[in-house]
Amino acid sequence: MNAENIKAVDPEIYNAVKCEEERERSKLLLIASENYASRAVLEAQGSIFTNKYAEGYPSKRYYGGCQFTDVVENLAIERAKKIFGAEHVNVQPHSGSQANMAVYFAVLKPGDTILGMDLKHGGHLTHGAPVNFAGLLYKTSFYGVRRDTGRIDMDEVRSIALKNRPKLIVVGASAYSRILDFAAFSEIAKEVGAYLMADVAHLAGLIAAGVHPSPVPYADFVTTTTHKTLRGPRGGMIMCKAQYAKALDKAIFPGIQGGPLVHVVAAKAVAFKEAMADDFVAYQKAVVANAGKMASALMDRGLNIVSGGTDNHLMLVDLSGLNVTGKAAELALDMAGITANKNGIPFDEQPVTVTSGIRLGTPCVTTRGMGLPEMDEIADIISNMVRNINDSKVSEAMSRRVKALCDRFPVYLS
Ligand code: DSN
Repeated sequence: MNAENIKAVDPEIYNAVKCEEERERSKLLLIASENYASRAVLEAQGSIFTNKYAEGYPSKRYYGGCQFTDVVENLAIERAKKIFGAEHVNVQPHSGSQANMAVYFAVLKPGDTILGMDLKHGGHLTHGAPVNFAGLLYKTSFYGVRRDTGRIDMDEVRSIALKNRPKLIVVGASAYSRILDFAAFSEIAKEVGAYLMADVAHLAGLIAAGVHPSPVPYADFVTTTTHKTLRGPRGGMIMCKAQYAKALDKAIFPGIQGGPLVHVVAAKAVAFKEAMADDFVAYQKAVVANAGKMASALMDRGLNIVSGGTDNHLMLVDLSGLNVTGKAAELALDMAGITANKNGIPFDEQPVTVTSGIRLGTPCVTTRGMGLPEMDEIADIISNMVRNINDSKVSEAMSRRVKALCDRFPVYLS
């Protein structure tokens, strides 16, 4: 892509940009939380709006010259409302973490109790991990998955909620491959008098396309990032019931953020427009079908998938039976040209820096146009790599197969 001005001003950064471009072209990206944003999204994100300060909200700004910023932000809001059927939308969060922080700040006081999914079972840092602001500011309680099924047990969630009486329940995950039952979470939240926040950062694209149930009818707040399955720019967004609109907007600005990143809001608007097109539904269906195929192809080759499969865009491979760590598998896959991340599996006995699993996702390879036969091929390559750690002959053969796939399914052609 054109980066001639960077080249002239800063050859070192130019070189890094070009190397990253080549990496994203020549590797198979299986990180479940990543995607390839379109050129239109990249252009909007690199647009002139990067220069603009716009603290406040449309028609209520603290700076002059916001007439075109208002066009951008209003379009982003209206498109998101339409896609998700939300009553109120805030498109200003710089990230998913800040989206979650704003919801907590809108309705909780420090010391209140939250109930979220345990990070070690697939939750997220901001759902209450002790090292995160959520764990530092709030009392935390956690639910996880059952050891025998690898799935969330709603009876267990209910009894934990009844015992801990949280003021807010979080449903959402970073490494859970099964359908989230938002209606059941909502019943529990009502029973214990808690707010319900759904963090659908991973699932937003699937939900937009109707491929995963939506939490919008059930949750008081729905937070998301815009760069994962939704395939937009790196950033966050919050949807909520109209009654919380004022408190939520205040929590984002002036509560935890200053000026919005207007160029990123513009790119969010472009991504939402893309998400309203017919081919977006076909894409999300293909993401899920590809994940299902990859999981079954890995299981056919004797690998263990947590919960025995996937309903969404990702899966967790449990390598403990092979005596291979997640860390070793991540390195081995990288040698073959596959980028994935080591990931703790539920009840993992390895430290978080080592782990017993890898998380695989299909959004990127599906954006490249790959389908079911390619998922079978990728599963075969992965199986060969994790069974032959440190065998250079195998990794050379596998990297040739990865290269052939990448050549057949190019990204960002010029
Ligand atoms: N870091 C993201 C992920 O990879 O799932 C979550 O924020």
